[in-house]
Amino acid sequence: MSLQIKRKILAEIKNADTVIIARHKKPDGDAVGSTMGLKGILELSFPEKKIFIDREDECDYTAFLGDEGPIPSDADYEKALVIVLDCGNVERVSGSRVASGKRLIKIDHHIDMTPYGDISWVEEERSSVCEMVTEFWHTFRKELKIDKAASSCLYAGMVTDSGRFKYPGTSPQTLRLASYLLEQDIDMDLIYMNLYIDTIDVAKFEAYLISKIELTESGVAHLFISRRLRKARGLTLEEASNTVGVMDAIKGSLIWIAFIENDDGSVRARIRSRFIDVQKLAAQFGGGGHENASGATLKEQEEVNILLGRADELHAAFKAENTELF
Ligand SMILES: [Mn+2]
Repeated sequence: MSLQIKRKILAEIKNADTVIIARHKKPDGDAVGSTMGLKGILELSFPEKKIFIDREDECDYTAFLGDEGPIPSDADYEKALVIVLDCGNVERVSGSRVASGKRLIKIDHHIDMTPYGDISWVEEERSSVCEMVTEFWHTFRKELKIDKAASSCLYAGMVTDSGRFKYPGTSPQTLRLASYLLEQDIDMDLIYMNLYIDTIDVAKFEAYLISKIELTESGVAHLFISRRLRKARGLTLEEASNTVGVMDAIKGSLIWIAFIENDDGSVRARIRSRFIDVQKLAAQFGGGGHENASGATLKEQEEVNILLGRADELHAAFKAENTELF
């Protein structure tokens, strides 16, 4: 099934003189890694084609992967094949022109709530889109080339989206595909150093946050990071958001949530879990994501308490039914 789709995608690529690749707004390691990795593969394999990454924003911690190249012009779009990676819905694409190309392809691993594109390759159980792009290359490895730079991008995205091969989406195939990238002689030290080293300010801020973690009655760990606190510590929204990880190893807490106040007063909830599906919880607040990693933007403070209350109920019910885990 997926081989057929992959064949169709390769045929579309071969047919196009210009390929424009795009991804979701506020891109993460998977979004940047997959777009840059695919760009690298296509440039190496089809040197006569023009390959672009369209985008309206970038990601700080993946800057070490290199330059993303020029933004395509409107004229470039006219005959372009557009491939959107790691983005569930068109509204979330970083780049407002993606629908103006000649053909549109979606490659994604988010729940397919709003299908789009002339061809859609969506596999929700995949740990990352980088994994899918790697598989695409490997399937057609007699025709498609890869190098160390493209492999590094794909590996970086695989590592970040799978929580260093820890999240449930990690499959035997994930590790097989990662091994093919390692064969390209990538520099793991360099990748891990850039992805997982914090500034001293962030490290101290995390220590402070750990001292502020609160638990609901059933043990849902949570933190609230106000605008004021974020600014006082000189943190970007991205840095503040990443602190959700400080709560990921607390005994008895199977759900943990960081609430980060945005500049406009709305609140971003980053919800993480073990065993418990929090995607539906996020969807109740207009958000989404994956079973164990979801998010939602809350318009007012009151919604913070409502979300926490529902998370607590979910958590309490799971614990009552699964006493053997504790
Ligand atoms: Mn992803």
